[in-house]
Amino acid sequence: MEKFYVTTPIYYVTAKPHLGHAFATIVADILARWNRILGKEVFFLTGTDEHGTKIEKAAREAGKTPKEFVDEVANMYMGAWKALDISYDKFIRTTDEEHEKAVSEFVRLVWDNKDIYKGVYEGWYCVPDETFIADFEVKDGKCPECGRDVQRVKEDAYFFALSSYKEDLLRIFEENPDFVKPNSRLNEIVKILKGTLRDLDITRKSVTWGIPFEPDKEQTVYVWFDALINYISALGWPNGSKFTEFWPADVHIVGKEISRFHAVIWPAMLLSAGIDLPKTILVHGWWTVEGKKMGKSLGNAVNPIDLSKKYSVDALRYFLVKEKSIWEDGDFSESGLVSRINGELLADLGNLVARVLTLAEKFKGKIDGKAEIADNLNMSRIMELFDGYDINGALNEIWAFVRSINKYINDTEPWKLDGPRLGTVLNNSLEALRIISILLYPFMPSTSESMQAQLGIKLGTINDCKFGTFNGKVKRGKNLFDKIVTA
Ligand code: ME8
Repeated sequence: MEKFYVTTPIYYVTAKPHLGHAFATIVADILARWNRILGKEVFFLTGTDEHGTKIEKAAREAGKTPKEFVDEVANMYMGAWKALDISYDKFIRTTDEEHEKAVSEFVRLVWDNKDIYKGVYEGWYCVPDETFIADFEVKDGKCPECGRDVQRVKEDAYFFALSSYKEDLLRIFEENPDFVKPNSRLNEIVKILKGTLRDLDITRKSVTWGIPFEPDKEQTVYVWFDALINYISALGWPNGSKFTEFWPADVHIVGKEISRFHAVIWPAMLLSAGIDLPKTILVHGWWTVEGKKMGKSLGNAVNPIDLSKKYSVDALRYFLVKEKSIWEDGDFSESGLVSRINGELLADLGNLVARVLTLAEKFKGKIDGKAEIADNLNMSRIMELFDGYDINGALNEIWAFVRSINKYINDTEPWKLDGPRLGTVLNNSLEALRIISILLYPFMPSTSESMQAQLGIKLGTINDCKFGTFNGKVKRGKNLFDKIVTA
């Protein structure tokens, strides 16, 4: 069976899950579910990043031990993903024993390959981003990435010979133009690579909340070096059978602020350890609020669970993918969400299902007849968009099909028909709804399920997305969506 391995970033436990985290995780869930209905065996990984300075500091501020603190927040993430219908196969935590062992083994391989040397790190460190920053990048004592204060650090440290992988990485990017998506992000990475690529400090002497660095126990492993290894430790690397089955990953989903870690540092680490590289790093854009990146630091984080309770999980999932291209930034507003519910989910889909099922339930004749609207569905385009991970494009294409069925109903006016002609129009409409219920499954799993319950059918696979003779047993249920009335 063909395999598909998809991952999200593992989230820092310093922040509670917000809409940005939910977005990245929903994107991964959509790809996982899509590949399941393609008939592949899927492994979908998410989890939490639990070591490092900022977590140590956050625990102290909360009056807890780091362990108590990380357990609490990791549980919060698991709860959030359950609430949002995230179908992950494994939730990894970097404090898992299996992960810690894998990190030590990884360090050993890189060490044996003579890619680690001792030196002194003197420079700046951004605690919220857990990033080392060169002198020339710091402006007025602030981090160039997030704008927060940086700390001066001077300590003995071990370095990874990142710079020696520069040419290899450039060649890999040249040979695999899909290694980073979208292309504009690949170009940015190539530009970074062609500039000065410094070796990376991979240990911290002053940080105790971390994985011991085996060659020198006075040091702990730098949190990013530790965190990236989650993508293989979760599969039981070095010995696990899942590693043999699922590695290399098909796609690592990451936000644009961490593309450099995934497209430069991670592949160099893997090259040094002699492990295959992942196939694609998918770099998505941000959700902003009034133009500013949503996040804890700005205090503008939107709670996805509150929204899902207020409007439904599926409405939120739909909105996050439909509202903006996956590659670009998009500004969040609750009014935008409401207008997608009323104007699309209810007006295009909910009403269509109600209209067709009401007519079908009343009809006593035979539902069959030739396909009249098969050409409205561009399956090869949908497949192609999914192949390129453009899930916003795919959803737009699916929605064009939904709208075309509304037009078909308006044009054929089935409420004025009867006999075999009505049987044919109903057959086309019901078959269209059956196909829509499959295509929407990755995006809105419970809406898809509710459509199937009302159509009296089972989910099926992508191979079932073609017109035939409808053979479900129709039973109208409750409306898929209700109108949201705002004051
Ligand atoms: O960076 N819009 O964790 P993190 C869209 N632990 N997506 C957003 C977002 C926003 N406003 N804010 C966050 C870390 N995200 C590291 C990762 S991986 C080995 C280690 C999403 O908790 C986006 O995917 O800061 C981003 O890359 C990720 O959350 C960062 O989560």
